[in-house]
Amino acid sequence: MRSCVTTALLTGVILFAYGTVAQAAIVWNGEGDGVNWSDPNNWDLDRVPNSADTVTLNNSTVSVAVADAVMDRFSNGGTVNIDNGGVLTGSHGYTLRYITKINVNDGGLLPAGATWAIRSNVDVNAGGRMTGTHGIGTNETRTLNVWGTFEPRGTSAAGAFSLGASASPNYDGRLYLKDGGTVVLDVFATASNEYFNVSGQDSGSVLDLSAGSIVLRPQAGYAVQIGDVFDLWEQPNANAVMNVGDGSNISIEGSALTLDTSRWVGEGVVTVIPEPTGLALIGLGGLFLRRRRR
Ligand SMILES: [Ca+2]
Ligand SMILES: [Ca+2]
Repeated sequence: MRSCVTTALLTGVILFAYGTVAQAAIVWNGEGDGVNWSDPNNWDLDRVPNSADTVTLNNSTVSVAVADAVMDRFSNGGTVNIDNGGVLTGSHGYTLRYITKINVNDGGLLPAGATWAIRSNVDVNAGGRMTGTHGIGTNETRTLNVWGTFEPRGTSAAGAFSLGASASPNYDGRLYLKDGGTVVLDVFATASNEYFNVSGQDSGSVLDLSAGSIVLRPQAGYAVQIGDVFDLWEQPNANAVMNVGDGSNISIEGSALTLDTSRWVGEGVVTVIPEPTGLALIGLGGLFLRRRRR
């Protein structure tokens, strides 16, 4: 009897210990309204996920329409729609993994960690916003479509957002900036900026910047000067599909200065030049001087 009690106590201690170290798991059963993350009755534990929970959706489609949706990470597929007013905050570097599709819709926000990789397919739709992540296609082939706003990495340091895996031909990263979409790249000083690094080994990776807008956002008190230079993409993968456009969609946030894009198509380099009206006046002045000399 005594040993039975001891065994039972020990088992309880072991279960308790495992319970505290193992990931908590919470499973969508849709037994509430069948739609909303915020309905406790949609979850097997009859509560909404907390920041320590591994969330299993299986193949369900779930709407996040509250600003306080949290979790640790996903497990086992499904679709998440981050809808108007919705913010989904994960705690783990795998937050964007093990989910089939994430749609950041109009009025939705996906604040991802600066060092996380995009490991599911993501659409940032018109009016939606996604921040963070340092790459896509590093461990599997994935696609990011941007009709809304995408602000890669954090806001505190220059560095690359990578597309594709330099170590494997099997993994490709694809980023398509679409009509109406915006990519924001932070700039910190001349030659110090966020940029795209198209790695990978074959023709599967894609950097398409031909539509939408690319906004350079000065950070940390940096004031952009005429003559400053930014290299906004590197292409170590010669086989990658590069559709970078003509550079006419690049601008500097909060500045009247503009950009010389003559090195954009070949190198990804843009150089800060005076504002267009200034150029126009200089041009007119030159024309006037030439005429007077006749
Ligand atoms: Ca950034
Ligand atoms: Ca370059």
